[in-house]
Amino acid sequence: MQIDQHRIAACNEPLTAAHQRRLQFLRQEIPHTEDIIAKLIAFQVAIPSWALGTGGTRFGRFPGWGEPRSLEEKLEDIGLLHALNRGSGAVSLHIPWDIPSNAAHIRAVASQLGLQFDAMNSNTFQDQPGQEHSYKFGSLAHTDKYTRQQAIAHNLEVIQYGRDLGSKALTIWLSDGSCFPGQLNFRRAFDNALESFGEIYQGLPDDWKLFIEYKAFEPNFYSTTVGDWGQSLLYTSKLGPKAFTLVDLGHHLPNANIEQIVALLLREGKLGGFHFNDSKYGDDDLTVGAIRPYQLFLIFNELIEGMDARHMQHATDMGWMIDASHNVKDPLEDLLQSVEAIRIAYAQALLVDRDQLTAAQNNNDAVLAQEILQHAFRTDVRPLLAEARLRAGGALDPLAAFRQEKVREQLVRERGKTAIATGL
Ligand code: PSV
Ligand code: MN
Ligand code: MN
Repeated sequence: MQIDQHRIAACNEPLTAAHQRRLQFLRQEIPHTEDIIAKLIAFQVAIPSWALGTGGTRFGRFPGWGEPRSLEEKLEDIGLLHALNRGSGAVSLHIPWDIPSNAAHIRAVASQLGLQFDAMNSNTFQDQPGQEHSYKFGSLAHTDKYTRQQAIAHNLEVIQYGRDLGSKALTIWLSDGSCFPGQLNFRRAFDNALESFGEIYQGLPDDWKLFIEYKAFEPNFYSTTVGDWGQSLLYTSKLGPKAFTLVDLGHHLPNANIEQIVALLLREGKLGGFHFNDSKYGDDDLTVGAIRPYQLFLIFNELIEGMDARHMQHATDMGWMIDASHNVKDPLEDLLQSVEAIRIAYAQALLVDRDQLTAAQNNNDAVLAQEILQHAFRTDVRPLLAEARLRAGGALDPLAAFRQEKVREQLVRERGKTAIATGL
């Protein structure tokens, strides 16, 4: 299904007067609203192809209804999100969960929906049917050369899929590590991973980026071979200028200062991409902004500061991606909430008065510095987001429109109640 422009306009109509009133108020408060709206229109967040169905935990999965049964239907879902919020104009694919067997066709479907292909994701954390060497004890860092070679070949294959689709980046999340002390030699594991990454890097087209994602724990619970940003930075620094660190918000030890990590990676010119989600305990993969919206704002505050200092384009010089899982919510509603939370934090960070903040910092005025940040965080920027959507042809209130237009009900009618998302 696709949402007709007229239907979106019909949903917007009764909301327009109140929206204009709120926007007018903000315009009086904020001098550069037009600049923020323009940045919001350009800012797109990629939806992961694995987040369109119900996730689950190791204890169970409770599927929703009308889930996408193919890659085409996943793109269709993202197209629906994008039509409503005009901020989800990209997809991040996981291979082999979503193999684009007919790349030209998949490209055409995506372009018709206004979607780009963000980073491709390889998968050497599961064994696939017929696979010669098992990844039970690792892949790119495995002690066995042939297993490593198999994992390298897979990544090169993923790059080829990405080339056919017009993607420009490969994300490697390496689950390798150990569950028990003594199980592996840390130095040799690092060397093996580095050598394997190096071979993949050799196969990377000149205009591509390689993102190395780190994670402190899970599925290995004693050590992870790319366990934190320091280890990722070591790899990406040794690999070369096309290699960058990817920050997944759920991949840190409790209470890690992620905003400081972001600032320093940016300073080094080595921050390349994001996986947004939220969590209270571990890699919970909850809706972005559901638990710690202030942390999200502080991260965006550093992103804006650091990107501007390096003259980076907000919209294009970073891979903005969601990596979430939905156990109790409708995945599409959840993703609408996540995209909204990301854009709110982005807009609030754009509000921060940088000159005033720098002055407060130079004067060691901790009170004023906090006031400046929290003033921005406590400003309701939602009218700016709504205006950006409106100008781009989206809905003033995407979630309300999703429900009013009975999108899920229509998908269930088309796909059936028992349709279960392919992939994960
Ligand atoms: C691992 O926890 C991760 O965050 C990686 O990005 C994977 O590719 C993704 O989740 C999906 O399993
Ligand atoms: Mn991730
Ligand atoms: Mn994760």
